[in-house]
Amino acid sequence: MNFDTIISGGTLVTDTETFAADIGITDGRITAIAETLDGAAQTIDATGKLVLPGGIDSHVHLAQPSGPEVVMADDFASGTLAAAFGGNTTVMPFCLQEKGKGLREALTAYHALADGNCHIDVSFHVIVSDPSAGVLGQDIPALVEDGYTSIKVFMTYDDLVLNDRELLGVMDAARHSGAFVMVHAEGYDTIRFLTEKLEQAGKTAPYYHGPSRPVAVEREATHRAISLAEIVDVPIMIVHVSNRAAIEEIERARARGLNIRAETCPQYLVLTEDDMQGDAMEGAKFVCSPPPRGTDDQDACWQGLIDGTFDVFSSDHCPFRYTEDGKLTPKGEKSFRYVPNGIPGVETRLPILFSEGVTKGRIDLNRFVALSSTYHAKTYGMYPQKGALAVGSDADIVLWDADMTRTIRQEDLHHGCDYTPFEGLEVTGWPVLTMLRGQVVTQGDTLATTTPGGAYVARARSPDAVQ
Ligand code: DUC
Ligand code: ZN
Ligand code: ZN
Ligand code: ZN
Repeated sequence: MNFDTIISGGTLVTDTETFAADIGITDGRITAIAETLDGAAQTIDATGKLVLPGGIDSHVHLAQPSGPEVVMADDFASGTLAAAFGGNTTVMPFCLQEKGKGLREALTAYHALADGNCHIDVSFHVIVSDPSAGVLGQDIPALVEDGYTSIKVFMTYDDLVLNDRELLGVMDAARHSGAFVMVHAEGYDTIRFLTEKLEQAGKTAPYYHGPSRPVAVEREATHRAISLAEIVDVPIMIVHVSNRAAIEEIERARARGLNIRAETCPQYLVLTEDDMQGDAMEGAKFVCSPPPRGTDDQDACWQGLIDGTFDVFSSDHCPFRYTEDGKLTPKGEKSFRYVPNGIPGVETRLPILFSEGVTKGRIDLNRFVALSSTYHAKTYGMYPQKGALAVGSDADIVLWDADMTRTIRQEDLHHGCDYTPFEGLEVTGWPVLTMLRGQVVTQGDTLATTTPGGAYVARARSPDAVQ
């Protein structure tokens, strides 16, 4: 036998090319790509299907502590299972530093939760919430050497916010160690001010989450983050960009020659602020940060995906159950202020981008692969091991049925959440088989493995980072 597995008869799509070919796989890697291959223990017929590099979701939250009485709806098992059914082969969750503790302790805890429980591969970003001298001087450089090459910082939230001095410190540590910094750009003081005003006026329904952090809050923080990065002379990634004004800040910075990368997410394409209206607390199902905006901002996000302002399209999967230990707790607290920020989406990211993007003619197949897989691998130092259909790459492969039409329904999803904010959305294009390093993980609606086969992936420095 020449190969363990051959995937035959499909149409291969990479970030740059679309062509008919067979793929030969040996020991979990792609070992041949040719017009026709034979001699394998197993052949998977991909006739009529697209053959894609497995999706990479570089922004998900799994098992992350989220405040008193609130439990994240997905652990590593359920979150990676849902991701696999959604056509992903690698996810990048966040590892949260507890204040007063080091980054190593946080990573040890997350590895204990993840190891042996993941259905697909996993690599961590580290959230720095307490940038002490030891974290900046020792932890960050050491972790970069060990393959933890990206850091997220927050400009808001009581437990996470860093002031400008602290943000500069993290960015400078990143500059000197080759870490790549992701920034949550919403202003803490502006949100606090608006939240207090709204509560004083009795405006406490979930809908007011939006008005508590309007576009100007995100635009100001985006501008400030870019300015701080310019001062330190370090590239950054602005994550979960939701609106036109923030996009314009990013474009202006790039026009000035700064290396500012950007990410957007499904919620900014297909949800709006009106979804948070809901009856009573129903609007809580759509509360995420930044919040969904208006249709002009949706158009701007699409334009950014088309023209290259955005490098990566991630889910920002951050699931909280609606009915228990989630959106409606802490029990008795009625204000939007207490609704945990985040929505599920790891399983629906690729179908939404494909259907709204490729099927509707906004982006082509290659751009779809770039935005959903290849650029994640490149940006975060995993390419070409991940994100590629190439000899030598991991055989992380998805068969995609471009013609399958489905309606997104909570009852069909595999996450630990009890609702989907995309309920009822009809999509055309769905993953029908997900393969991780040569092993079929999901086929149709069936889990094909008996034990979770995902592994931790150590990464190289981002090519965007200062080397
Ligand atoms: N930021 C995220 O990245 N995810 C959910 C909530 C948040 O504020
Ligand atoms: Zn310096
Ligand atoms: Zn964030
Ligand atoms: Zn997030």
